[in-house]
Amino acid sequence: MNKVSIVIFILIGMYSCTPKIENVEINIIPKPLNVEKINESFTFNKRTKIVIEQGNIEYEKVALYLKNEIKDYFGYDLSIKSTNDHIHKNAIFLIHESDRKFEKEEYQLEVDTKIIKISSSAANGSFYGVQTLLQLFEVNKSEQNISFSKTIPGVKISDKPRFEWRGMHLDVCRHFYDKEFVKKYIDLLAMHKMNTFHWHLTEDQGWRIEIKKYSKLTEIGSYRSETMVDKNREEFDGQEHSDFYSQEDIKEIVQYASDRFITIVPEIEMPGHSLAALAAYPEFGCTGGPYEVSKVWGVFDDVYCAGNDKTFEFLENVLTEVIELFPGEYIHVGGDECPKAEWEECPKCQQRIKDEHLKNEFELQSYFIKRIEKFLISHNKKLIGWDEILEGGLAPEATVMSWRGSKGGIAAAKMGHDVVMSPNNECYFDHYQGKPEEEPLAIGGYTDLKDVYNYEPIPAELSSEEAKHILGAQANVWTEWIATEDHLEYMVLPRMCALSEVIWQKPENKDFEVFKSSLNKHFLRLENKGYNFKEL
Ligand code: TNX
Repeated sequence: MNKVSIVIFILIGMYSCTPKIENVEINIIPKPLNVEKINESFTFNKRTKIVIEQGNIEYEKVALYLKNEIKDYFGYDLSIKSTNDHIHKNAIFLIHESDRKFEKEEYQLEVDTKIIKISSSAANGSFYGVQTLLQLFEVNKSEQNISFSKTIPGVKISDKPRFEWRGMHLDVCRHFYDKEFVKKYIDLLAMHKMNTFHWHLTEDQGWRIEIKKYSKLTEIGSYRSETMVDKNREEFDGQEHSDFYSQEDIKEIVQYASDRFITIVPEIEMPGHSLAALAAYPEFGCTGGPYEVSKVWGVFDDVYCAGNDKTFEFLENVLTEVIELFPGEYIHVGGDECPKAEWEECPKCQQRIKDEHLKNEFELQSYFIKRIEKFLISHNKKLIGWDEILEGGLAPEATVMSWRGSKGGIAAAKMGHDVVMSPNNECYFDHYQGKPEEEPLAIGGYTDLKDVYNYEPIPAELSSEEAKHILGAQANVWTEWIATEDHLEYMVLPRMCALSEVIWQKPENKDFEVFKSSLNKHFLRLENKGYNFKEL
């Protein structure tokens, strides 16, 4: 073979080994609104730059995130240029468009041979553009290695979310999940373009947030001596369960979430599901106790006393510290599953009913929530609660989280209140996602991937005006039967991927089969980041 033939031979070999870029499939989750492929491609190398406008701190956050992700993919330490100068090639521009009208979270992503442009009018849009870009790198697995292609296809993508509330909840009370895991969970939200993390911080079985004024809340309330491990409440694990987040931990997590354009909605439960707080401060219950942090799951008669002004003083002091820690506009106050048995017997609660001219204990619950709402509003916060807060009369400006199906949400929207949809049949990720005999023990229910994917948050019963009150949807992860990180990820993935498409994509563009086939590549991305998931 002469030299020329050898060169030709090598070139042919190289050409046939590299996948043709026009054949590379684009499978982004959640699927963007419009994707147009162009016959070009961009190749990353260690000299590729990230360019942002000078002095824009918010876009700098996005640039830093992108830089770290690229480092994870390829080990390149890309430089960030903060400049208004023109760079013509090998750069990713995060463009802040102040003239062109992009909607709040909208972005446009253009990839050609020379440059990548992500345009938006706010940094969160830019962040979602980055998430899309990161899913353009073709991912493959050979033997045990997952690798990403440095060449990405030319595209023009324009995209924006359907809903403004795109949430995931996490119960850290039934089982505690530490700071590092909470960050890993937040990373999942970011990857799926969600913007709200509902952090369920207090429960019958544990109080998990440090409150400086009431140190017993965590000294006593975060500790339980053991935990039930079978559904008949006959067996216990004999192990202490106790942990909580310090205020420093909380600040760190709030910042971590904010760097990913995620708002945290903390939940401080009241008037029910509060045994852990009562174990620490029995004087705020109707009977005065003694109470014990619960070792079993369920709904308990011991609740905060609604007739005692000291209870409200206590809760307002707690909320004052919570408000300081969480900059978002919403505080979740629970409101669900509050039995009225003790209020019926309690002289103080009965006196309150008389003094306030209330009809019954349901109106007393409504009085409770309204009083707390007044306090929150006076501190520039909005109250959100589970749909039980409708019973006995909804607080004037409350937002309702509909969990017992969609009924509560529909009623609230018809009354002109904002609503977040989180119906148990479609959005409870503690439910079984497959045949119970083939799955780990779960609370019950059945919500498989398709049930989540096909969920439509806007109920047919609402007019288009009323439908404007549906802010979005969220899935809840209650952890009675979920005790480990691996198990938790398994319950969440890939149902959360399906939810992300529900809240991002238009219903007419959804296609379960296309989504499922995109999941194969998506699983490699999740595996690369160390997540566990249920395979298809
Ligand atoms: C109901 S959803 C509850 C939780 C449980 C969950 C189990 C809601 C507002 N309350 O306390 O953990 O069911 O699925």
